[in-house]
Amino acid sequence: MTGATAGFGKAIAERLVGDGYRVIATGRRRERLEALAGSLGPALLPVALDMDDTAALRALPGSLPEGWREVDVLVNNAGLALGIGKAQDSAVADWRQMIETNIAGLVEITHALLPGMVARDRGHIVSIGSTAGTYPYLGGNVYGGTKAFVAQFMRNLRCDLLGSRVRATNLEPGLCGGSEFSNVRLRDDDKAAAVYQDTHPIQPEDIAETVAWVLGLPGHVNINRIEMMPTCQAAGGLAVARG
Ligand code: NDP
Ligand code: 8X3
Repeated sequence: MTGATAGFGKAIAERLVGDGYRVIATGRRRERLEALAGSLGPALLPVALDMDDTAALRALPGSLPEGWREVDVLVNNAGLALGIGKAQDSAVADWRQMIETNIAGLVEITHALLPGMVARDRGHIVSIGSTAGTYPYLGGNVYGGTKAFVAQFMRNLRCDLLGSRVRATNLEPGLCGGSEFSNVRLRDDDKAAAVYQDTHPIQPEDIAETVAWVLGLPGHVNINRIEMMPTCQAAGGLAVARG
């Protein structure tokens, strides 16, 4: 479980421990992982891990304690958006950061854990994509691009996994509140709060419920992708410049 220190990841970790899973909870903020372990008990193993640290990701399977090395479920949740400006006004460092975490980190940890799943002929990779990977919007530029990558990567994994019992699912949520996503993206808590003003967005518990459902389905059923939006959201159509 990547990105378990906040938002979706924390809710998914709590839900899965409640459902009887043993969960390896990762993220950079060690103190939050320790707090989660304190509240959820020995079924949760806190592992401080930076998704941008390629060496740590490659070493991960072998560095896990005895009894935790056979990872059956990977929830690729860690990720971020930085900025909402037009491409021509964006900081390229923000773009690179999103690519590093949302794409490079995700494929590294998948590459580290997938062979074990295939060898054991059991496992499930659930990635958290986004509606931003399907629907373009003003300021979505590289963030949406990273989530489009995730969507196609997950579809392609299904092709490669055909014949094994390892499953792969991309979960593509739209507007979601109750996480730090907009605080990180906008770097301004007031602006972040305004994103959700007078809306009823999807909550982290809704995401956790969906992940738990996908994982709990019988082994012969693979949910390829789920696109989910709050009832208060829909696609907005195409834009036209006049004059
Ligand atoms: P949060 O900001 O609340 O949580 C993001 C999590 O990712 C944190 O636990 C953070 O941990 C972790 N993370 C970020 N960068 C790194 C890194 N370099 N190394 C390790 N962990 C990292 O956001 P959400 O819960 O909302 O987002 C979770 C996922 O859902 C993301 O992939 C996001 O793109 C996606 N998503 C979010 C939507 C929304 O509206 N909220 C909608 C659709 C998809 P730490 O900082 O401790 O390292
Ligand atoms: C998060 C949803 O619409 O902010 O992935 O891109 S959106």
